[in-house]
Amino acid sequence: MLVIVPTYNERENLPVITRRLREAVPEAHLLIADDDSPDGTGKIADELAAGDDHVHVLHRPGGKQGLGAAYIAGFRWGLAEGYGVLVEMDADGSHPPETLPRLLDALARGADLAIGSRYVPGGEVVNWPASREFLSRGANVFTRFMLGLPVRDATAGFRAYRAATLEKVGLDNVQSQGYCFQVDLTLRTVRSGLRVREVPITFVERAAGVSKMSRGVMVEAFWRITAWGVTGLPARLRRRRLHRRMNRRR
Ligand SMILES: Nc1nc2c(ncn2[C@@H]2O[C@H](COP(=O)(O)OP(=O)(O)OP(=O)(O)O)[C@@H](O)[C@H]2O)c(=O)[nH]1
Ligand SMILES: [Mg+2]
Repeated sequence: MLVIVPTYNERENLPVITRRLREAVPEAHLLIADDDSPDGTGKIADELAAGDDHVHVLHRPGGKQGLGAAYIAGFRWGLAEGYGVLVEMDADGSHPPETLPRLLDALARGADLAIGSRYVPGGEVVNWPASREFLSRGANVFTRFMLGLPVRDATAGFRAYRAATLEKVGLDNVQSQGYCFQVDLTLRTVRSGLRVREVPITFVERAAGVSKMSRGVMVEAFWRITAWGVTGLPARLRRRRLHRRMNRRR
């Protein structure tokens, strides 16, 4: 199993999250995907990797290219190395590695994608200002409305994929850069007929460093999700009509 942690200016958080993951799930390998962070996170990553054969670093030159691009590069690295499970996790401590076994358990029980969800019963958000939670919940309501996904937390970034899931959905034409990358892959997984399970998690606001959430990231999400909703609408209406007809016959 490979846990991919994208980093951009996370020098304070990276050693902490690495230690927590290594303690919580000792068999997991860690891949740090760093976009040439100006604060020297890449050098810290190298130091962590030098002292631990379970820690690997992917240096991505060219500066900040977005979370989506970092994950795609990490997935490709992991698939080429032959890992059977690929996990996404933030560096800032928002995704508790101590709950990773629950995601892995969901895969073991047959899920193709397990999502650590804030918005299913038992899930929660700690230390977020009301405005930030409103934004996140709003994004999910909008996503459900536009795409009709059977998922409560489609923007969640703590998730475990089977390698076979990523191979089936394909990564070649993923263009999403910001957090709509998460929605993009959820949509591809559902449209491929694969099984998604949500597992409740407690999401904790970052204690150090700064958020990379920006207006640009939000605008990208809005447009992409709208476009996916519009192009997927005919198929959605067809499915709905079919369901109605079947229900009438019953
Ligand atoms: N490699 C890489 N990592 C990134 C990039 N943008 C964000 N990240 C990392 O992705 C993870 C999530 O980013 P955050 O800034 O915490 O974004 P967020 O969790 O959506 O927002 P907050 O809730 O405000 O923390 C962190 O580990 C970041 O360092 C990027 O462009 N490249
Ligand atoms: Mg965060």
